[in-house]
Amino acid sequence: MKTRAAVAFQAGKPLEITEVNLEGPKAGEVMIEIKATGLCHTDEFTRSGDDPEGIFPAILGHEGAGVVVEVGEGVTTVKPGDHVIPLYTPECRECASCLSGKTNLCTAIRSTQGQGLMPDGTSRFSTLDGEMIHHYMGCSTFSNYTVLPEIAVAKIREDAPFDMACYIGCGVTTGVGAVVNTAKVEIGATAVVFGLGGIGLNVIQGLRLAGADMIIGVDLNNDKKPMAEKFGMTHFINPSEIGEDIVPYIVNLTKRRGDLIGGADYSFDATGNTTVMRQALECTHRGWGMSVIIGVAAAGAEISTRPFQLVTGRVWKGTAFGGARGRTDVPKIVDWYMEGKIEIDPMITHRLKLDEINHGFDLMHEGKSIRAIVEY
Ligand code: NAD
Ligand code: AHE
Ligand code: ZN
Repeated sequence: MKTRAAVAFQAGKPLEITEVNLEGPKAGEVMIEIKATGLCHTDEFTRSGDDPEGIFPAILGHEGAGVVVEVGEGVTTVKPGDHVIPLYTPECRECASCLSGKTNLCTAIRSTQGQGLMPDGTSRFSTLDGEMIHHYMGCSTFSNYTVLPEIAVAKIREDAPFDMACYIGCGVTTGVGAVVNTAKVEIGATAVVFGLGGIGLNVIQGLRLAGADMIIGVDLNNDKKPMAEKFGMTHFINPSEIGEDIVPYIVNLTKRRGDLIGGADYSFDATGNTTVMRQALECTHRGWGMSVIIGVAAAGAEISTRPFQLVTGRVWKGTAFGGARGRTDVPKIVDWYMEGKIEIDPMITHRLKLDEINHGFDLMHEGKSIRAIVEY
């Protein structure tokens, strides 16, 4: 069949909106009509050419929601008409990683997914001239119709609106999951969130959900403050306005109950900046502070700190997709939204048509959007 898609033909170039060929689902695969997709900073990271795994031409997009329209041979867990969220972190429930119970990083199809291919080593997408187009993060939600492996779709309730559910496909789950799955933040904790964009705001609301007392937000853009306050931020810091190094500033701010040392119980990097990652670790409390890296750093970037920071009890962790097991946890997060436990609506700041998708990346760069979504 033919479908409309935004294609990344070359790194650093705007996406081209065009018709492409899409083959139907093979055994163990499903075809999905995408109804809405968010634009995550990771899409921009790949579009820009910064992603070491970036392959072109490709159809980007990994934060979507839609409806199953066709299933391949042997598919049993979803059927046409089911509402689903594509999963860039699949859940096969059979690989050593899934069975370990220690990670959400299913390895069943990671190698072909990283090469922009379906598990059989081929692509379902091609140009009308017959040139192969790669899949992206196993999802390619910047196409109106896409094909995914069955293990990479989470079935969700039908009353969840697509324009909100799509954000659960990455940003919401990543931010909230970093708090509840990865850091396992406890009631009364102090926490710092670096970067108050589409991910950081969801870390903030995860901290509120977990019952954190002090939720410090850090961003260079003061315009991010009101929204972060709405989601539970109690203190805001713009590092360019405090006139001192941010690490001692936060350590002082977090001294509580006669504590002479200070430091946050938890910190989260949602910027992708490696200098910020170091600050995030070093502003946590000696003895028990935990810092979680969420941001994706530029190609070739490395992190550093004095080993003494870890010798003295701080823990440096990272998280992908908020530690969520896609098929198991994503439907629950959709329930949390539908039951009012978490909020999404105010974070969807811009709605675009597929033809306007490049404007969505402009809004991201200008710091004007939290989430721009494309509705098909
Ligand atoms: P975004 O562009 O919406 O937000 C980034 C925010 O960081 C902005 O508000 C910006 O002003 C702020 N910022 C940038 N540099 C800063 C600095 N030096 N100090 C303080 N604030 C700074 O991006 P997003 O969609 O929220 O994504 C954030 C990061 O998380 C990206 O690197 C993205 O690739 C990554 N990400 C990771 C995962 C994962 O599973 N680990 C999932 C989704 C996104
Ligand atoms: N390809 C990049 C790394 C990108 C990355 O870290 N991706 C995250 C999801 S970001 C979603 O917005 C992830 O899940 N990684 C785990 C995985 O297996 O890809 C690079 O640096 O090569
Ligand atoms: Zn993402």
